[in-house]
Amino acid sequence: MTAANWPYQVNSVFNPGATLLADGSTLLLCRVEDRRGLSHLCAARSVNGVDHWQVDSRPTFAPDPEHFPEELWGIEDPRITYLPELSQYAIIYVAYSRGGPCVALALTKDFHQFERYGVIMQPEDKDAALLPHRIDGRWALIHRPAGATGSHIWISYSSDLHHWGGHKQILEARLGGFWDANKIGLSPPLIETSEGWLMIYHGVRQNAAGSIYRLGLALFDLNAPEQCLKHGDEWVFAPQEPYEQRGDVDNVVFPCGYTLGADGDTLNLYYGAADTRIAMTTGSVRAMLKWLNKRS
Ligand code: BMA
Repeated sequence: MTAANWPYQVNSVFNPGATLLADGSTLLLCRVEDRRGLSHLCAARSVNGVDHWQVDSRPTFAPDPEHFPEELWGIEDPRITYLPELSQYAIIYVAYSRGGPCVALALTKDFHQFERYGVIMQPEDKDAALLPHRIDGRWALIHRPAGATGSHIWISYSSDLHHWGGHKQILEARLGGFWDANKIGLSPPLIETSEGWLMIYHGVRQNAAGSIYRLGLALFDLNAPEQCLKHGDEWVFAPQEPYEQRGDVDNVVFPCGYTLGADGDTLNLYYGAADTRIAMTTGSVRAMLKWLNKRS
């Protein structure tokens, strides 16, 4: 999808969260940047998750800076996790505040009405998603605080989704010449597999021409998700097609959501391409686990 698919005038559509709805259709919650440069979220629905997208005629979830001043400069990059315990979808999104980006939470049953919990991680923090169920009685949030000497991936825990603690760094950006040196972040929510929580993360390589956003894999213990079991050295997905290499921000592939097929293996991964448009790629969870077993 591109801005041309939108029923109202926008600059760009990218970085969508994704989920399957109860009827088996796919919902994308897309980041939509308007022509002021500020983002809101808009839902697009498709029966097969590939084409014939029905886009809401107005913003589905818009910033509300009057009641939530942290949303002053828009809301971005949603990650959706269905929480069976609450029978609700959790949307973790970036609220772009005057103090920088921070992590915010809203719950919804239907993607029409939303209950905001407000900011749950103060600036600078982003690239966050909830695990779908409690671990040892506590909800777990993966997120990426910005550090002065590098940006790494962390986990935090909460018993009520409001108050967070038990903060631990779980994946450190590498150094030097690596494709993921200095700055990494969670991409879509973790994928629960029999071997552990599979993480697709982005690594940012800064070079003289700008930066390149590519994807890598890591695996975490199912019962203790702060424990990294495997971490692949090489990237697995990178900007390659013209629509990924050229746009408002060149050389970016940035997934915020996936859906899992009925076979429990085929992943539809939805991503922003060059901060301009929405693309999809498929993958196999089994193949990713196999790759990690060989390469880490
Ligand atoms: C990251 C996020 C994403 C964006 C990417 C590339 O820091 O802000 O929203 O897609 O940069 O510009």
